[in-house]
Amino acid sequence: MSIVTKSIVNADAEARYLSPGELDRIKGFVSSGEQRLRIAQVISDSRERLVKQAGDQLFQKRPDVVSPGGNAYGEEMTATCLRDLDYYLRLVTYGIVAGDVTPIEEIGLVGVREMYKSLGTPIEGVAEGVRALKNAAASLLSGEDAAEAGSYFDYVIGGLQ
Ligand SMILES: CCC1=C(C)/C(=C/C2=NC(=C\c3[nH]c(/C=C4\NC(=O)[C@H](C)[C@H]4CC)c(C)c3CCC(=O)O)/C(CCC(=O)O)=C2C)NC1=O
Repeated sequence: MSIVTKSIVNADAEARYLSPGELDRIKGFVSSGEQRLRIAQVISDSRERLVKQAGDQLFQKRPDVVSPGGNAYGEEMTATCLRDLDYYLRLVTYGIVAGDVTPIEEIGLVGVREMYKSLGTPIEGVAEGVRALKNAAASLLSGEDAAEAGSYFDYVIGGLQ
């Protein structure tokens, strides 16, 4: 839910007008809107390249995951690993557009530790991959836009610890 919808739901539950604080937060959301949409567009347009770059960087740092016995060993498993990176990149764009990490949390982080444990996937490897995505995305963005996007990547990385 965006801050707009959330504020309206909260205010209406108490049959009141939006408070000055709520209007202020909505103002911040609206005035950062152009920047957030621009960032989401750059990332969406470059998703294939970003995922490939991040995968290359991850497998260079963690050759064990794509070596025999590694969780992402073999063409199919490597593709599934890259798909997971693409999932997290997509969720980051949701967060950026919403100006809110809730979609990232709900779609991609609830129960994730248990899930990767049961799959035998090293979660710190996934976190490393998302860090590589963050760096790859930053290289396409201005400093200010990279900082804005970075906080959403950091949220994912933090959730994968
Ligand atoms: C949008 C929310 C969402 C997420 C996050 C998600 C993750 C997810 N990753 C999976 C598998 C997997 N995930 C990986 C990923 C990796 N292995 C490594 O060693 C690397 C460190 C890493 C890549 C960075 C691999 C290799 C599998 C397949 C494991 C297996 O089948 O044994 C699976 C099991 C089912 C499947 O294969 O599709 C799920 C559900 N699914 C979702 O719907």
